[in-house]
Amino acid sequence: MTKPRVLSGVQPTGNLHLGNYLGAIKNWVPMQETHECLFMMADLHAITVPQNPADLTRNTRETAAAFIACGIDPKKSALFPQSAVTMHAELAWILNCHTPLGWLNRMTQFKEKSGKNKEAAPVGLYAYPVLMAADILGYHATHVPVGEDQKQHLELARDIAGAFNRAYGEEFFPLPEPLIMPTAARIMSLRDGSKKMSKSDPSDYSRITLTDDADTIAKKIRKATSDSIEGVTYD
Ligand code: ATP
Ligand code: LTN
Repeated sequence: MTKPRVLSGVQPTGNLHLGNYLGAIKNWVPMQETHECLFMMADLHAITVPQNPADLTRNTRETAAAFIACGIDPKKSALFPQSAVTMHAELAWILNCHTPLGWLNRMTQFKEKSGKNKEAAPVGLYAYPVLMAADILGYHATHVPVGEDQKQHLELARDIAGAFNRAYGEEFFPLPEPLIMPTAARIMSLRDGSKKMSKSDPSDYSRITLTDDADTIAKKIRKATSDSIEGVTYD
């Protein structure tokens, strides 16, 4: 019997943090034994916000190094930059032509990332979830391990797959299942408990990065916002 196929990715935008590790990468490691795995540095997704080309190249290599350091074995899994496989951009265009605008208008990540001036946001930021659907559907992946913030994008990928299959009267794309670990689905920011920990937060004190040393981590935890006046207690 063939193994079920997993695909997931992280944008190479630097500052890999505990949320990326616990919410995503850590869960990929055991799947290498039970699934056929593809893991990518999502550089085409990264350019939906402005990037310095030299930084993007460095961050793509560093993200690959972090995957390997976290236990992704390139002998067991395909590990690649998204832009190295032209299928992603090509299929994204075809899927764009099968995706109603109304479905994209509901995406909360676009609303958050585009800020106040939506008219000035690039089309790529708007179409981001369609590219993500292409990443998954292009390989006929059946399982997608991600953090909770990506759940809505996964639902859209399922809807696009269904619409495409219905349009051509064929079960061509399998409907992908999200795999979201309940224990670390959403690690919160150390500065604002209502926001998720994120690579793009301007404050380095909002996150614990995978390369922080013990002293830096201790300092960040001491400065973290908490609901108690006299230090942090277990609740
Ligand atoms: P950015 O701030 O640039 O959008 P990010 O920190 O959200 O970046 P991504 O590259 O978008 O990171 O996400 C990579 C993976 O990490 C995804 O599966 C995502 O769901 C997961 N993830 C990101 N932040 C968290 C978090 N705070 N808690 C749990 N999982 C997370
Ligand atoms: N959008 C994702 C990264 C990503 C991804 C994917 C995750 C790009 N393509 C395909 C799973 C499957 C994010 O975490 N921001």
